[in-house]
Amino acid sequence: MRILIPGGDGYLGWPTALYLSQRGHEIAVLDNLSRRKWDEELETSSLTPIHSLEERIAAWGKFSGTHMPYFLGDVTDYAFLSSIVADFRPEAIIHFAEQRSAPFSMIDRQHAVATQVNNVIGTLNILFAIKEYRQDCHLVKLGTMGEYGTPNIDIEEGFLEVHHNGRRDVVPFPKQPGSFYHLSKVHDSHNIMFCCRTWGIRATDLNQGVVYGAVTDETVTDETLINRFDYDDVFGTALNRFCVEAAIEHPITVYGKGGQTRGFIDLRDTVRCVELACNNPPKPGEYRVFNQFTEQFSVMELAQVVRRAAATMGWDASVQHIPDPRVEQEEHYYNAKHSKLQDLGLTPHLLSQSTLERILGLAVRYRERVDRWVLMPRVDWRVSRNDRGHHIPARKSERVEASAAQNQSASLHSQFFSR
Ligand code: NAD
Ligand code: USQ
Repeated sequence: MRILIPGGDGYLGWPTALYLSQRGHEIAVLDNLSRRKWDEELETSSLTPIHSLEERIAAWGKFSGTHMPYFLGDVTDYAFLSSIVADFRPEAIIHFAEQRSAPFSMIDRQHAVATQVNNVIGTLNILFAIKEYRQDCHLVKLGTMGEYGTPNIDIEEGFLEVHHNGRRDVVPFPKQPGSFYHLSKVHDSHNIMFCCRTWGIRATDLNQGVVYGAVTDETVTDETLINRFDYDDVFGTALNRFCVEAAIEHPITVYGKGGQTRGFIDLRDTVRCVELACNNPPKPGEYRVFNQFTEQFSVMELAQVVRRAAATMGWDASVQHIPDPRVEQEEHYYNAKHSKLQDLGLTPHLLSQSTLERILGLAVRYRERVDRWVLMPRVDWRVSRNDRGHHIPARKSERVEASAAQNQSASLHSQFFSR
């Protein structure tokens, strides 16, 4: 199958491109490298030393004997995007190319606007390019479990059967997202569903949970193919961050009570789920939703499993409850359905001691690259900076100066929450 992968330089897009290429699909990668620039703005970088996209593609070509074209550009640039769709003629587009951090979208007005413009316009452009140049192309779109929020009822897989005043209908499951980022995914979903209904486009919305892990069989074949692994407060996600924290003997940062429960998925299952979606396309005009996660955990449960795994490696990891910088329920009911991908053939990699040891091992291997300054949360949902404010609250350099001026023994925590 000919597959275009916007966002193919990212944490999920890169291993997906390699995995599908290895299985004989004709892959082209598209990326504007914005994620590498956002890292610079946030004064952080991947734990793993990632190579340039050009070097990665060349290394893959050398290893696999496969030519994988790549296009540097922005999906919000319609002239650029549509020319690629017209020339490459993809049978599927796997769309990863979005700003995907909830904290990034909550920094201030500019970051909220940038997130929603990037994500909503990018997805709209892809929908228009499909309509105009490749009507039969299957859009496989990365959504998020966070679209649903944390309702006090079971979460269905996309749709809810409703009986109201003696009548029945099946409607999209109610959305209660928790950040401007998560909201952008809701807007995307509505646009995609509308285009399927109106133009007969076929689309799969993959409402994915939090991904953990760093490697796939393909990314470990050569050092140049190494995948990105975020651990900072803005782009790092819970389990990955906890492993890095344990490996450098930093307290595991549980926000609030830690009862926040989410769906989680191993990176190796992400690439497999995307393959299953591509291999089993919906009918023209069909908009379908898969809940793409394999297990649910509370943040506190995750902290404890990481702590136990670290103990078997001889480290005494501690857990620290810090005030939750987000506005979210810290204890709540959570039961989300997730059977459709397993029905298509997914055999999940459930979170195991060996997986944890692998992530902890990676963290230890690159521990010299860890910057402790980007571990504690810098973005507070309740504090919205005005347009004259800092780009990113408390830049690292400013915090270093503040720290020098203050009593050196002041805890890190008080710096972050004394604003
Ligand atoms: P990432 O930031 O590592 O990768 C995204 C890639 O898209 C980057 O390489 C970036 O440069 C590129 N990009 C962003 N905007 C672009 C644009 N306008 N034009 C071209 N390229 C652009 O993120 P990721 O973790 O790989 O996530 C990929 C997708 O999966 C996102 O849509 C995200 O919302 C979704 N998702 C991720 C997770 C997770 O835990 N990582 C969980 C659920 C859903
Ligand atoms: N959390 C902590 N400590 C930390 C980091 C996070 O307690 O050090 C908590 C958060 O408060 C939250 C939960 O862990 O309750 C998950 O946070 P996260 O940062 O791991 O994930 P999230 O912000 O939800 O976003 C990530 C990806 C996003 C994707 C989403 C899937 O960045 O792209 O959409 O996971 S989901 O969570 O299902 O919405």
